[in-house]
Amino acid sequence: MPALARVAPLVEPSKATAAFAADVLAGLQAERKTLPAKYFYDSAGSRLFERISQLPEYYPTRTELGILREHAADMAGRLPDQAALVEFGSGASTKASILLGAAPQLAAYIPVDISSEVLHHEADVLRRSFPRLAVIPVDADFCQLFEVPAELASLPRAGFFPGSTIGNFEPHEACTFLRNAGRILGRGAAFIIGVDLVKDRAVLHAAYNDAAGVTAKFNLNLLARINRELGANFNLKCFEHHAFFNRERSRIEMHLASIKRQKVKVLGETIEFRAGETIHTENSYKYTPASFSALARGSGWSVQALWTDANQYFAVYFLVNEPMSRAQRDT
Ligand code: AVJ
Repeated sequence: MPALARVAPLVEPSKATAAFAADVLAGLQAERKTLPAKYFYDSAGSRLFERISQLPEYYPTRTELGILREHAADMAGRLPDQAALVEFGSGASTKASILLGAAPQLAAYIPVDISSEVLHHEADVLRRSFPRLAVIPVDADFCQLFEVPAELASLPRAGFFPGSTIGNFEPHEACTFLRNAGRILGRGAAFIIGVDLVKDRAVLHAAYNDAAGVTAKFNLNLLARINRELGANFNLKCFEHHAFFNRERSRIEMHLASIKRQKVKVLGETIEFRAGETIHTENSYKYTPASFSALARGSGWSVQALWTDANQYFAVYFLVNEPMSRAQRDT
């Protein structure tokens, strides 16, 4: 390699920033403007989500925690001895701790996440709480195929995917994710997954339009992040948080609506907005037990058990990886 080629440019944008820039431009230059929901979670966004999860109107986090606490022993009793629990997109491992506390037969916990600082810090915390458990974080995008650490490759595996994050995927993406998880976890593996339920429109609406305006701040932070990291000039006062339940598609949609006709500069490009035009920033799909079971079945998993709360606001599913028999496939 010629020596010159190895000299880094003065300002070398990281790979992550380059991907963010490309996704933002593509989304804002599309006919219907969109931005990927995964970019909500910079450090300001993660703190805002933490606040959302404590809001009185935002039932998912507290309801799922209640279900996990109440049924941890039942869930744990279905997991094999000496298994490795693989958590997809772990973040803070509060929910995993509940399960791990009830499942002393597990040999290892493998949190998989891209934000490696939090990942390694949380791993240390868990090692102190569970000294006999091997805690081996994997730095990876959990939507891609990743390798289970070699020293754990011989253990049976179980998956854990709480938080209804699967609701942020389009149904076909959720199917691809579940199929990938099946390949990573192996035949016969278990998968414990938290999914938000379809419910009364007013309850859903309030959860994404909280009175304190934290969800609006969370949504607008995406524009603030684009300003900070990509040098854009969005005026946050000129965009409004919109969230509503789209019953036909069984999803909450979040948008940022331009309150007037305006132009914004992003990475040297001019983005024009009509008055009222929106950027679609998130879908949060809601499933019934029947619609989620069908999705799971079509992705190589069958529902062995499910737990819900007294209001039936949220469901935790215990799936088993078993490819359909020919008879099932043909009907
Ligand atoms: C983290 C995906 C569960 O869809 O409810 C919260 C994100 N968006 N308020 C959800 C979110 C707006 C949240 N999940």
